[in-house]
Amino acid sequence: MSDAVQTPQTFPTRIFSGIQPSGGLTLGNYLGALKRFVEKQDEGIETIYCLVDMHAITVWQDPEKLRQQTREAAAGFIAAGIDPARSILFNQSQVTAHVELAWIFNCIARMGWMSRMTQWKDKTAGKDAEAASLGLFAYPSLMAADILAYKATHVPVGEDQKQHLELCRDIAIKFNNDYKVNFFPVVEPVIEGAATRVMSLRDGTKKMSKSDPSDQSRINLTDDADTISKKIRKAKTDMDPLPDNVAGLKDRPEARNLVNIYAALAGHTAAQVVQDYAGAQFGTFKPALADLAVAKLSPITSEMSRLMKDPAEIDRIIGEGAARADAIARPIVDQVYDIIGMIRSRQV
Ligand code: AQP
Repeated sequence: MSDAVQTPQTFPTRIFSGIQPSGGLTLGNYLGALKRFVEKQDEGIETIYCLVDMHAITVWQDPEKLRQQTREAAAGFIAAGIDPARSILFNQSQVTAHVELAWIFNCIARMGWMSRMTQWKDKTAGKDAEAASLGLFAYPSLMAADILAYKATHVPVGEDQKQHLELCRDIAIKFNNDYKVNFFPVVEPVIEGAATRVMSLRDGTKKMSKSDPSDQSRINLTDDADTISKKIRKAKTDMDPLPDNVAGLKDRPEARNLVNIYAALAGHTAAQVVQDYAGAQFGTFKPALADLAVAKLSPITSEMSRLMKDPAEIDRIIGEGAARADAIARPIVDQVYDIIGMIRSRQV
């Protein structure tokens, strides 16, 4: 057993999460992830948040757009309440520990584990899977590395990432077992709130996604008040009035989605929302939801556009975050090299 082994080991609470700058941030990213990132920071927990640009390139990204989207995502985090002095905020490619550990995890994880991932299946459905990038297949291994390079214990995510976090747990357990160490924590997903799965405004059975070809399917954090209102008013719904209890939303995916969005934005439960709007038609509910969405999102949108006027300052903030992230991850990954038997004799 290596000198690096610390057994038994307890792991201090540390939160890590990330968002891909593969497009503009959506209401789904905000309610499922970002809003809760801020809450965790404000609870005083150590929080590390990453713009996962290496994940973004698992599908084609135009280089100039990727740079722009990464800055925009950083601006979105700060505008939503992430304080770079209290949280570590950075882009993944500036901390090489992530990809180094990901390669090691590629050798721990099994092909069968990866091929069972529903995100892999969804993203290749109806397409030629043979033509998908190897990076897209190995995506969950890099995600495990993102988390475990910091020995993070808790990961706030939307519902769609639950399976990837189970795989992260499997990788940590297999690594610990293979090398007879208690080195990596077995992470806990944190999936909380009224909108852990925000659905498309055009199809209540599909996740709201930044890469959906239809802009009408999502609310972008860069949308102005008028656009937000129009998208909500045009959102697909059924003809029935709202029920007076949540059970009445069963088999009404679009109605349930709008109620959940209202609840998450207002900080209420879905049950409270249906009680307040029992019997209301969408002609009444949608304008109320639009007003609420504009009231909650407009301050973020305007702060984002103010921050985007100074890209050099954004680059400075994420560069500083990357240096702080590296100071945590580097020694952890160096210990991993030691555990797995790599010689590290180069003088720096
Ligand atoms: N619709 C959603 N509802 C709730 N949470 C969501 N998240 C994403 N969409 C929703 C959460 O946001 C975090 C970051 O996600 P991501 O950008 O890394 O990847 P994703 O889940 O694949 O998001 P998109 O928007 O669908 O991106 P593309 O289109 O590029 O694949 C995660 O915590 C996720 O759960």
